[in-house]
Amino acid sequence: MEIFFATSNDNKVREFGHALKDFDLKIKRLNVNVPETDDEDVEDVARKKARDSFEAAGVDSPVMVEDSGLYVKSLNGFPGSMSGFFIKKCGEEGLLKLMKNLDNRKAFFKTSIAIYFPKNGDVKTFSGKCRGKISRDKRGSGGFGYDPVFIPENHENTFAEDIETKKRISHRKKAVDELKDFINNEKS
Ligand code: ITT
Repeated sequence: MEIFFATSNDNKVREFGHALKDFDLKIKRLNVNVPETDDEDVEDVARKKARDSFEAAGVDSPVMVEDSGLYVKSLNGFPGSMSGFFIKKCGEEGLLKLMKNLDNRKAFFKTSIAIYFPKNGDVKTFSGKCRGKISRDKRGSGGFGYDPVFIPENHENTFAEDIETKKRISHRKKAVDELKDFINNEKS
C-alpha cells in the first residue's frame, strides 16, 4: 500500500519512520499546507485536515495527516490542539512560566492519525495517548517540541532525556501501532 503523508514536521516523519521500521507500508511525503480547524480534540482536527489535504494535493492514493497536542489538566486541557501555535509564540519555557504556581502537573500527549481513502471517501482515524506530567524545568536535548518538559508516567526523565523510552511508549508509537493493526486486518 502507498500512502501520502501531508506534514510540515520533519520530526514526525522521523518518528513515523522508526515506528514503521520493517513494516510493509510505503509513505511518500506531501507538501501541502492546509489550515487546521479550531476543534479541541486533535482527532477532529486530523479528520477534517485529511480530507482537505487530499483535495489540495490532487493525488489518487490515500492521504494521511497527523495532529498531536499536549493537554495539561490544571490548564483545562490547554494548549491541546493549539500546541503548535503556543510553542511558536511562547516556547516550552512559556508553558513552565504559565504553570509556575501550579502543583497539579498532570498532562497527556495525544496523537491522531487520519487517512482519507479516495476509493470510498472514507476517513479512518488511529489515536494514541501518553500520560505523564510537566517537569519544573527544561531537561534534555533529544526529541522535539515539548519533549524537554514532559515526563511520562512511571519514569523520572523527560522524553528529551530518554528518547529510547519515547520510541517505545509514546502517543505516536501507539497511534502507529493502531494503524499497523488496521493494515494487517485489511491484508488478511
Ligand atoms: P503538521 O504540519 O504535521 O501539522 P505541526 O508541527 O504543525 O506539523 P502539530 O500541529 O500536530 O504539528 O503539533 C503541534 C506541536 O506540538 C508541534 O509543533 C510540536 O511542537 C508539538 N508536538 C507534537 N508532537 C510532539 C511530540 O511527540 N513531542 C513533543 N512535542 C510534540
